[in-house]
Amino acid sequence: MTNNSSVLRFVSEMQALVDPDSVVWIDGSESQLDTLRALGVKTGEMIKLNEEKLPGCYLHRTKPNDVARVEDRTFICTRKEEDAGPTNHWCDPQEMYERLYDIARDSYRGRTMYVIPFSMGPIGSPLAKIGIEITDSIYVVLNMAIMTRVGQKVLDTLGDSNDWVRGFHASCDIDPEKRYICQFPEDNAIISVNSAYGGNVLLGKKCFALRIASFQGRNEGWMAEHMLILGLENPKGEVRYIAAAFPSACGKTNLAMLIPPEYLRKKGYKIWTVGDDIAWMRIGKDGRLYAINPENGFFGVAPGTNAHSNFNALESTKRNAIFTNVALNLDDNTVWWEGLDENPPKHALNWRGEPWDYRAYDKNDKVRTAAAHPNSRFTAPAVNCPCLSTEFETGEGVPISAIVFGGRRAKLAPLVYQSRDWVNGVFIGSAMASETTAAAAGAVGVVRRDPMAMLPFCGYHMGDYFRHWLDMGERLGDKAPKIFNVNWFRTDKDGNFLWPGYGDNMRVLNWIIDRCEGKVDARETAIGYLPYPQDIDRTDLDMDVATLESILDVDKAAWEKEAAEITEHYKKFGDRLPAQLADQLAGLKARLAELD
Ligand code: GTP
Ligand code: SPV
Ligand code: MN
Repeated sequence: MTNNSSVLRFVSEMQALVDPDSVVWIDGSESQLDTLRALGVKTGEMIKLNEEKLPGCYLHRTKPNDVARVEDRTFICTRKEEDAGPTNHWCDPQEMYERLYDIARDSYRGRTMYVIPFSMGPIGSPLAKIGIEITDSIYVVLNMAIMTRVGQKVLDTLGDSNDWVRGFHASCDIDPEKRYICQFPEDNAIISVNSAYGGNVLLGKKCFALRIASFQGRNEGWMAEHMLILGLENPKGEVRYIAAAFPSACGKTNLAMLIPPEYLRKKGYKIWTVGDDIAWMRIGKDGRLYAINPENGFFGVAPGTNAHSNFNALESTKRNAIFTNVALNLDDNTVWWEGLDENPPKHALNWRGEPWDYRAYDKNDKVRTAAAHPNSRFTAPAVNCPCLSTEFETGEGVPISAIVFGGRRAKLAPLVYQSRDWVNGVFIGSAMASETTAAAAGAVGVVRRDPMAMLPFCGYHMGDYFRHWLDMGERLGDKAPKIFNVNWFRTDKDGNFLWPGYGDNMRVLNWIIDRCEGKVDARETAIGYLPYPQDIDRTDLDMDVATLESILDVDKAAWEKEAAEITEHYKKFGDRLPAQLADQLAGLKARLAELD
């Protein structure tokens, strides 16, 4: 399929290492993918679902020990330890290559080696980048064929260039003790062993499009971010683009596809989805910041997705989708998950493939009693999305008006506020915190600092990453997007969400765009600009102004505690913390001290 000598050398070296029975190059044709789907069903890797109700859809179950990203087994292997920084696990590259090759050696015996040429970004787009993933998993091949552009066309575009990312995955024994997800940013290389789950093995996604690409972006003057990209169309037909970084399972897919409340729809407001997880952003010829979504599909959280919360995501899963770790409804061979509807199936297998009794469900022990794993996912082609932006395929990128940070904070962070300027916005992003979710292995619901939602995904020293953000701001000057922070997750004393969220988040997006266009005033506070309560439109909303005011507050004592925690957080970065950010923290403390 190619004469590219660097590609051929990589494939033959890996072949010699893992010793497969055969080698199959993925050409991207439907006929080849169909053959693999049939083979996956035969081997039991994939379960074919009801062809009438879910045409072209499959279910896959992973091992119960392999259901999420594994941050404590994820490494950034730079030659110098300090270059990986205090927030990444580090290992010497030579030592890690040897360890991983020992684990993977001869592990493809009796198996097929698949070679997947893939493009992140529309093939041939000046913003796109190419990778080759080698894998022994049909699940990986079929998912990569949804999440990225794969096949012959990618190799044709690559030609004889050596500018591509080497991805190597080996399922091995799915042994959690020998599981490693390793990035070698200086070599453009990724190796993943002993997992077969989503973000650990679809190497185009977090490993390449964030960890490797963030490193490339710093060196080449662009940004790779954990951000959705949406277009907000107003009644005049003007579209403004917003990029938003929220940590895993904190609402990116939902916001990217939101359906505005009815009164706004009637006026002509609409949301267009460009991306739901990753943004690559460059400064365009006109000096503004332009973003593309490097992916070609959505790897979305299934639980909680329903026709009301996210109609467009649900629609996207109705054909040619792959479901991972959801429940199988035995009555009609379809899928189910918590929050899909109010009718749990009477005859079903849970995500582990065991008979499931809906009466035993205990929301305090979801992993054991839920039908679907809390981090169960759908892989859906972007073309299925009813609100996919017309800009999705062009590869030119969309101009970003606003950057939004956010997370899960039961207390403290108000519904929305605007940073004082770019540098202050970088400070807000660098200090972001959120409660942990099921998207990564480990405890759930613990508040941790997750700067720019990139803590698990930054491929280099985070102090340098903050510096890169500041540098980008300097280059953008007065054309820089405005920076905001949102929090949909404030709760009352009983733990109920105070803000309705989902489609109603449109009310906040409208305020954000109005701020960008200088159409609405705001109240200056110690933390930034907050909306006047009357400027958040409450039409048709069952919420009194007092409740809204309660989530638009700045509590002096709580923010002083926050500032103290940020001080601790910042200590990690040592002398690589940009002085401007230390100044920002001092400024916040000074403004808080002035409050009564
Ligand atoms: P990753 O794919 O892991 O990066 O996640 P994501 O950021 O795309 O999160 P997603 O949109 O899939 O949402 C994760 C969970 O948050 C789901 O259970 C949603 O139902 C819930 N969620 C999303 N938006 C809102 C909101 O506005 N309010 C509330 N209360 N919950 C929300
Ligand atoms: C995330 O965890 O942020 C995801 C899912 O988007 S995964 O691809 O597993 O990283
Ligand atoms: Mn994500």
